[in-house]
Amino acid sequence: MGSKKKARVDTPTPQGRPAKSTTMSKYTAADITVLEGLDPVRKRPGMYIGGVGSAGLHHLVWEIVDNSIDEAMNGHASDVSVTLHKDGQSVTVTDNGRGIPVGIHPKHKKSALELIFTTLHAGGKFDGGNYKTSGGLHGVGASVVNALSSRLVAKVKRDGAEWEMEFRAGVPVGKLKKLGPARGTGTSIWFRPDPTIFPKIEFSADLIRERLEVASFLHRGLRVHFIDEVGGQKYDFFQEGGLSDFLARLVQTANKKPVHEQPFALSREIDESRLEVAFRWTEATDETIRSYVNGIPTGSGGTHENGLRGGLVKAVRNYIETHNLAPRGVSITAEDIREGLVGIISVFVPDPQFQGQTKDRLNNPEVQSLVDSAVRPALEQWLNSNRTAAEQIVARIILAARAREASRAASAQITRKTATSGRLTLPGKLSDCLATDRSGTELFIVEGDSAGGSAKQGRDRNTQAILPLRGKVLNTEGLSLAKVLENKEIADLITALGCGVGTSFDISKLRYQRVILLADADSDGNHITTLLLTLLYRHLPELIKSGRVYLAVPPLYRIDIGKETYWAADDADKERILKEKAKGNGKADITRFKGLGEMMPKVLWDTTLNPKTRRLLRVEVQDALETDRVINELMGKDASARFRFIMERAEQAEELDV
Ligand code: 0RA
Repeated sequence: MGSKKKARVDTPTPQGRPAKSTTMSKYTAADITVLEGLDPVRKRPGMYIGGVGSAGLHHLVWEIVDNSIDEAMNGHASDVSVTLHKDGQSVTVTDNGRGIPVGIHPKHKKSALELIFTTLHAGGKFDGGNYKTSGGLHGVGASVVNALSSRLVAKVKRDGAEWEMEFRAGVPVGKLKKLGPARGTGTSIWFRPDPTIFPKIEFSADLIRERLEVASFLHRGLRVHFIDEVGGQKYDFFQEGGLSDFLARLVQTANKKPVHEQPFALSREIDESRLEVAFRWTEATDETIRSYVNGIPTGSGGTHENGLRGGLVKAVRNYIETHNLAPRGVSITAEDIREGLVGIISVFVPDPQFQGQTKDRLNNPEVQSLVDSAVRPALEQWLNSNRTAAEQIVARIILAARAREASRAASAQITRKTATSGRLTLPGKLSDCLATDRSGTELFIVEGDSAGGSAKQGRDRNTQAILPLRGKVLNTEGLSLAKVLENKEIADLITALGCGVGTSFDISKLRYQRVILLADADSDGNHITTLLLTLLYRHLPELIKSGRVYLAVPPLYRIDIGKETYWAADDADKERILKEKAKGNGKADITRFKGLGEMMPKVLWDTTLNPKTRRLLRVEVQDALETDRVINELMGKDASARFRFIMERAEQAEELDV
């Protein structure tokens, strides 16, 4: 299963990931005599684990877990167990592998275990190149974790005995101790991150559980256990089906309807690399691909994903052409072919190069051709021997092509209208702002005519435009763009935005700097906001991704105490104000607003519109897959759940004063 690579020396990248070694020429496995202390790690932890926030903190766990997984992937261990201890601040990782060697290194006169935990860049130089890893890569993180732990205890069972060694801030406390005779073999590492390095030490059981479960999918046959002492839960992860099981799970949780029965799956070992792919077409209108390199998630994709897309599109195209399946007059694009696709790709490669701001995009060009040339013939063959599935998939693709052409016709119509030379044909009910320069301008999308009226009177007409929406906004989830544009309210909204939609979308044509959704602070208002966000997320996603979309926060209460007036956005806010301001200042007079419509224009300005005093929430998508799943799930059926969704969304949104 593992690669046949020799032991190697790896330099962690700033993200703590092994990158192509730059030290190989300086050190060889035999002559690492220069011991590097762990000081550099404690001085610049970010260089080794990316940072000292939550991600860096969890990185410690991943490093230790990866070592145990490597031991299992090389066939020496069957089980890896992780315990999050009751205090939420310490973790134990145990495996039933060979046990870290405890013999004394002839040159250093120290045990191999001590060297592994105290030497930077030490990875498997103690066994004549015996230390292979799943990707030929990991196993150097132990010293980094040790350096960043206020205390670490390593226990090893091997050679008929149990051994123990303790460290503080990376420095050994005493010698390697023989505890007594013991059966079996294995390694157990307990550590507590150093509070002088990590400002907040709070492990997330959810994060650990998810990572471990994914590991069990990526490493077929591996048994992973998670004991969450904080939440009092135990989990055992074991996936015989590997990626195919993972795919089934993804399709199900995203609530997507599969187009064909059996997923396509492929597993290959090519030279020193390993490749596993599984995908399936669904009726969803988007594409979802999860990718991993050496067990590490690559959220920004890269060459492995590109290879998958390329090979897949070529295979399908070739199938359609050789069987002459494309209807006359319909041209099929790569996007049509990939519409509704849900897929996973996992590669194990010897020298992964990561790039991008978050170092989560694979950059090795050879991986692209490797994946492409493995997927293409395998998929073509699969299509040819699974005729029913092939027919269903091709029908799905032709549907996508037709829908796209219909949408283009509809959006071109809107764009034409928008682009009319000279003055634009703006919707009649839009109260536009006067400014000719876009910077600082805002479009408020307001629920209802009466609220629209107050907003129109209360606004700064130089920079603020108001577009009132009548009645309920159309639920656009699952609708084609052509259908969406048949709706007059939405067509007007897109015309007012000026940036077009679908293939003719162009953010540089957006007529305002910000787009602000303004709805009542009640469940009806939340519903409308959710419907609008669904529209924007599905059909104008760039608007959200570029950070242009905001939620206004109108007050729910007016609180008069003596001569002062305060505004509260919600009940918690109200309680806080009463507690802080009412003391000794007489009786508080509380008014609950029924809706924006009954608010005086001046009040609306003071509380909600005035950039100097208002609050705005910027809408952000933190996890595209999760957002996709939530929208799909909620906008389809359960209406009451939408309220919850939007409230959670608002809480996650970053609060801004703009
Ligand atoms: C170096 C050499 C050998 C095993 C290991 C390291 C090893 C490391 C870790 C880290 C977590 N669990 C581990 N299990 C094993 C091979 C020693 C031999 O030849 O027996």
